Amino acid sequence: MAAMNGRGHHKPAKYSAFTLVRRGLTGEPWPRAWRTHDLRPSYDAVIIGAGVHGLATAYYLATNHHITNVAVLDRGYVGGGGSGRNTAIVRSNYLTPEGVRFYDRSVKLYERLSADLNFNVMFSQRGHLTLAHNDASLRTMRWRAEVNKLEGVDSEVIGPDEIKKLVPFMDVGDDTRYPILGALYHPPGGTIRHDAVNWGYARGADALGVEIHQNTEVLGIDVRDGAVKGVQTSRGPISAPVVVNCTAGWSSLISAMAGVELPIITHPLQAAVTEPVKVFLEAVVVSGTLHVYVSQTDRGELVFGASTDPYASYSMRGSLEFTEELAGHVLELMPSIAKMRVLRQWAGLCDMTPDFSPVMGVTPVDGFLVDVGWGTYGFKAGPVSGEAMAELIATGKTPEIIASFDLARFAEGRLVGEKGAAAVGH
Ligand code: PYC
Repeated sequence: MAAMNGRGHHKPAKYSAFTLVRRGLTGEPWPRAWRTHDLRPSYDAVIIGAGVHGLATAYYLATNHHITNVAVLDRGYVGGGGSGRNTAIVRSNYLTPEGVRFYDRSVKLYERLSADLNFNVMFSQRGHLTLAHNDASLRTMRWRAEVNKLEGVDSEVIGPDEIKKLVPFMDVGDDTRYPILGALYHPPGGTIRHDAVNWGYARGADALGVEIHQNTEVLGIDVRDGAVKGVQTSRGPISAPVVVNCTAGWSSLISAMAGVELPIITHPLQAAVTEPVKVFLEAVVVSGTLHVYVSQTDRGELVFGASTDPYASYSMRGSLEFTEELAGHVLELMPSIAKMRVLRQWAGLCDMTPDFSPVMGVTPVDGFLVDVGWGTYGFKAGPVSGEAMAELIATGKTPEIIASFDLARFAEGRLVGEKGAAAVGH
């Protein structure tokens, strides 16, 4: 179908069994999920990055605050960065009270997202297990469980027998190389279809009048008298009183265009997926000691991830070293899958901060806001980040839920240490 041009709300096709049957019978084509537009010379807000953070910010700006004169820019395509490269794990079993409250709000928003967006995001709350193979990690699991409970989040430490009930194929005996002493069990955790989340937010934001501009690279950020004035793009200049950096991978380079320095180092994080087999793994299983996490998709593929690559880089290529190391660790945990074949591997970029918490909110440049520094936690934080950043843009006040993630904390020594909640050691 030809791209539609124009501003303002439009009514997207309703996705339902009825419209599926009707369009199937009549042959009426489905409209594009979001429109294309000419770039206009000014907007009320420009959001850089059409991943889950940028799109969610635009969607909540439009839906919660009725601000729709907004452009979301991406040098690639919707969800083509970290938002389409993660292993799609959602959880809120963090270590710090600030982190637990924040990610729990995201889980709550994810729980109703399919209904809110009229788009099935396939959120499967299948339970999340972080294994402890030694006393030190068992202690951290207990600590996390207590903080989680205090914040009203469902997590508890369970022993090998309960683990066996949840993951019957797992060897929980004493005679393995890395015996399993217990696990942090987090029933609300699970997986989601990340592309669907990106597309759903894009479609929802577009329907409310937001413009999404793919293939539009930001080349510079205009700052005058300490305030942002707009951006220079590969399709021309845009003026805007608010510019939000919602990128991952290049967030420090984009911020540097506005003269804002971020304490971020970018590392690749690789992942891999196997051929599909009959479903045998219900929960998400994480082992920090073995540097591996695994879940099984509805189609039966196993999705694996490991630690970030131990060097700073912007490369998004897979490496043989990663596959070899991953296979070794996976087979320690699940020797019975030795014959399964890896179908595909890839990498995304993780912007690591010194305390493993994000950098969100205002910067020394008026109107230039950041929602960056997600390390390995970005996708699960998409909805709450969008909601909070939209509130900040609309009201000019930093919402309480992101207040402790401010940039100033690094200079003022108020770090929010979240490394202990990383899926694996990074
Ligand atoms: O924090 O659950 C997590 C995670 C998994 C993969 C990357 N991060």
